[in-house]
Amino acid sequence: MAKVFLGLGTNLGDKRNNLLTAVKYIEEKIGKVTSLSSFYATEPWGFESENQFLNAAICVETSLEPLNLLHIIKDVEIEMGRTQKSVNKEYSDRPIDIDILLYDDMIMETEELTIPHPLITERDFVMKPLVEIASDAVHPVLKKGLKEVFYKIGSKK
Ligand code: PH2
Ligand code: MG
Ligand code: MG
Repeated sequence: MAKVFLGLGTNLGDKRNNLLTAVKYIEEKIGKVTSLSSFYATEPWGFESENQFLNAAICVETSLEPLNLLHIIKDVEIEMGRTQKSVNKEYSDRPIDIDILLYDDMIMETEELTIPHPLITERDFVMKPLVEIASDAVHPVLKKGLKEVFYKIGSKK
């Protein structure tokens, strides 16, 4: 079983319910959810929107390989009403976004998927919930504890 950390984000509709629904789908289709962070209200990062986000992180134990996992995540996003990912690389409002943050201590870089998620350390909305549930995890590329990365580099917003 792989231990995987996923980042969840939503800024449309009933956001709390969207996060809980995503967790339910993840339990059904991906594996046992062993931790769920608090829900964090955050300002849109990297684009302009009047819709605040609700972000969270979870840990899930799964037997799915990374690319299979990614495809199932995409199915869940679509089932939950996600219509477009990004247009011209611009971010947009969405009912749910599920990102693979860490997959054991795997490092992979393909056109379809990069693990660890390349923007983890740039984003407080990812790091805050992640550090809450993965305080002992080590970033496999930086080879440093996540807590250390978060608190030493400091808040990037
Ligand atoms: N996701 C993005 C871009 N910007 N901002 C916040 N606050 N939360 C997100 O989940 C988020 C974002 C791209 O997926
Ligand atoms: Mg994302
Ligand atoms: Mg995504």
